[in-house]
Parts: sequence; structure tokens; C-alpha cells
Amino acid sequence: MIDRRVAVLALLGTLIAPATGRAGDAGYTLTIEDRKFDASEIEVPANAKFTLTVTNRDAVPSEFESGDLNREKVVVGGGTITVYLGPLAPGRYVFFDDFNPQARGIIVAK
Ligand SMILES: [Cu+2]
Repeated sequence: MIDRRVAVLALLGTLIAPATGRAGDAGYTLTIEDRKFDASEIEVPANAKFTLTVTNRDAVPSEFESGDLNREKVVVGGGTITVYLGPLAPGRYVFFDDFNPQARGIIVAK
């Protein structure tokens, strides 16, 4: 019963996703390794939606956080998250790992 529900939800997810307009959005990747962001600076087009895929190669959890972007999302050790962002006005948007705040990076929208 539960399995069937999960299957239906998964199917709905694949059907609904393209309708949101996300499918054609540009995608960027960010890796957390040795408790640092790679890359620490990402350039994106201003005024356009995009996705940011964050993979944590460390064993300890991280939290992708940005007051500038109004986002906060845990990335478990070995895990990957997708963050939906934009459209952003031209500018610089700082992000950091809230579990290790020395790890910082910036998104530059141009
Ligand atoms: Cu936080």
C-alpha cells in the first residue's frame, strides 16, 4: 500500500517537474570536500532561474546556507541536494556552510 503510494508520488513528480519550467533551467554544481566549497565562486546569468546541485563528499553533514539567497538546506555526508534559485538581480550573493562557517563561497549574478 505504502509502496504503491510512493510509486504514484514518484510518477507525479516526474510528470509535474517539466510543467514548473525547471527542466530547461541552467544547472550548476557545487562540491563540498575537505570542508570547503569547490568552486568558491560561481557565475550565473542575472534574471534567470537556475538550479544548484550541492554534493557533500565529506562524511560529516554540511548545511548550505545563505541569508542573501534566503536558503538553508542540510547536505548529509555523501549526500546531494538541489537548490532552486533565481531569478537574481545582478550582484554578489554569499553562501556558507552553517555547520562550518569558515567554508564560504559566492554566487555572482551578471
Ligand atoms: Cu543554518
